[in-house]
Amino acid sequence: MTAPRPGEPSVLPPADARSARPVLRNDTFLRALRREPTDHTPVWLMRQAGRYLPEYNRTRARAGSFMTLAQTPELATEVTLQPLERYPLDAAILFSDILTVPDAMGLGLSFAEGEGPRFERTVRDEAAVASLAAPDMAKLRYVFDAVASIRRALAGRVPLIGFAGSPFTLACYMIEGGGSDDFATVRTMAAARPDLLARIVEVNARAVAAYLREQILAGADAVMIFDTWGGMLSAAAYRRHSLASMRAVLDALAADPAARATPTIVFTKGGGGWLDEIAACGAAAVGLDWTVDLAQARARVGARVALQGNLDPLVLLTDPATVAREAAAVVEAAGPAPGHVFNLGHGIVPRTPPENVAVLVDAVHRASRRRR
Ligand code: 1CP
Repeated sequence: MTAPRPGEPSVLPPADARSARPVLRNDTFLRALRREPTDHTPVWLMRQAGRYLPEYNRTRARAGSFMTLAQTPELATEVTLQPLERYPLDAAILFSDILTVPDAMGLGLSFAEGEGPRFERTVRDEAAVASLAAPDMAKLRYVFDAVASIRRALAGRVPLIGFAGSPFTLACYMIEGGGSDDFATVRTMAAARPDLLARIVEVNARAVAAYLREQILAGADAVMIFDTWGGMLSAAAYRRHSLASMRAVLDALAADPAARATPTIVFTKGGGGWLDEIAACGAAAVGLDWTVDLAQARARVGARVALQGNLDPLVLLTDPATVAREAAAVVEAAGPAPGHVFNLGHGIVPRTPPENVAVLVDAVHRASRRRR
């Protein structure tokens, strides 16, 4: 079986056998994505469940490896909820990783202790590209089971965000075989063999659309596409390989009756210069990194999309007074128009003091309530 196309049967049990969607007690995040007025600015943080939390490190040690943590729905549920026990965050995000999809394509993913991800096999020559196929969604069943389990555990507290890597960002890891300082193999392929890169990205786009659809069917209230590496491309290569494939994913979801009502967020790190084009790609919201002037971004996109961001994550390494002041400045820059979701401009770094995250969430809630 190849990836189900939108409209095709799900790998999950029939909808009437799944738990009903509970009524949300806090839907501020979803309202902001729809650009409806809210009484405070909703806040969640990229990598909010992660190594800066001692309880995460304990659960990870118990699991033995990152992959076991991600592949065991009870453990994934436990770590997803950990930051919500500490802070009044307005959304939960599925604990998983973007690299589950290439792993399901048979590339052999592992995470070495203290190092980044590694694939046993790369996809860079004609033969490897020719044999690449979107995975059977049944191989990713553990992810959809985690979504359903987290939904049950949340019991309507806050919405749950599902996610995937962008087709291009997944291609970066598949081509290099892991992380990289400069993704030189990818960038030279973009110039010399754009046809090969396009083929990988096209397969990924089908996989990502099917993957997000299954997460929505399992109970995700919103879905986000992480395009961590699109910003390192030339403008032309970005349009061709990254933006167009994210649009294809969003188009597939929009054409699917089961998925079209679920709001979508796209985040291209380093994509500030292409904001107008990104805002027109069909997503409900655009994530911004910290280099972007949020007030100017709002002026440029008007009321077309919600904006998510964009505090520099390293501000969390300072002191409480600085964190509170810088958070209030982001709320101020977002302006009075509805449609702002507070976040960092990229993930929380592991050496972040957990106390500063408490200060941050409180400062966003207070500063935004004062502004209403
Ligand atoms: O050892 C550990 O415990 C692993 C650290 C870790 C964590 C906590 C990895 C390895 N992945 C995750 C979880 C994760 N990854 C989430 C969970 C939800 C959350 O709380 O936000 C999400 C959304 C991701 C997404 C992800 N993984 C991205 C896109 C977002 C981003 O940060 O740019 C990327 C690029 C990855 C790949 C990845 N996974 C892990 C690492 C260390 C990396 C980066 C590798 C690199 O390029 O150097």
